[in-house]
Amino acid sequence: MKSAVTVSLVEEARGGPFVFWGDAISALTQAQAIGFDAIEIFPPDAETVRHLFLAKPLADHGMSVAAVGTGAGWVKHRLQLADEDGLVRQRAIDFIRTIIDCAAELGAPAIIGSMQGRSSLAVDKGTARNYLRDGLATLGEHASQYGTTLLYEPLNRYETDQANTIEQGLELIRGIGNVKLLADWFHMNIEESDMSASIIQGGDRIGHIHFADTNRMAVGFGHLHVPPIVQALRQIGYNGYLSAEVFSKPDALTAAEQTMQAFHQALSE
Ligand code: LER
Ligand code: MN
Repeated sequence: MKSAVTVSLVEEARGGPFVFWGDAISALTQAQAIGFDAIEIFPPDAETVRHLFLAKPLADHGMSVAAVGTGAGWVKHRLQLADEDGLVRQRAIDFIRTIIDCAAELGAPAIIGSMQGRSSLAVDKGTARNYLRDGLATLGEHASQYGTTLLYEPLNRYETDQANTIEQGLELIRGIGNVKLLADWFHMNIEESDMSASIIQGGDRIGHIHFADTNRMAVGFGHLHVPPIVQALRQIGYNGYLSAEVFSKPDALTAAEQTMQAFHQALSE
């Protein structure tokens, strides 16, 4: 398994669960100094990502990009895949497509989290789910031309009613090619009855981990019992990233260093 840490470049997302903020190159440099394999980027748009890494290619840093988030489509533009308006759904798909394109240039998958949307007065649950499945099918297919997967993230009940658990996520992506699940330990702690069992159930459809403690702080700063979860990841042969999507608390450096310590401890058990 490999280590990663998040950086948000989206001002509107301030206060959200990201370790580094505002300056991707500075985040990259600090992450590398601490020993991370990669950074995960939450960008405002695809152009920002391109601009950043054209100027100073990642290879110069000896670092990778673990994944690229699409949440700015929701946070900045209020675009989501289950919107009642077909035009908005199309714009959501177009936005995510641009992120898939730029992520692929860095060899990274794109994440669909908050852009999945939810049901509303105008869109019942079944319809919302069908809209989302249509979007995932189109976008998974789009990513396949680059050999990257698309990551779909079940979120806790306060953020979506599409899929809250790994089991519901598996059901939602069933029959859709080139889409894997992102298992976020913060959401899992709220929704799963047994996190390890859910990971085993997810098996080879688990493509990425958001490595967070119960309170969404760095692993070790909450009360999650980590060893059985890592054991479950070993059992399914998971060799992807444990990526710290946690609050910058008490500050970015402390959160990143604690994450690295927890990563080493997790892998040594
Ligand atoms: C949101 O709670 C989350 O976990 C993000 O990864 C979704 O974009
Ligand atoms: Mn997450």
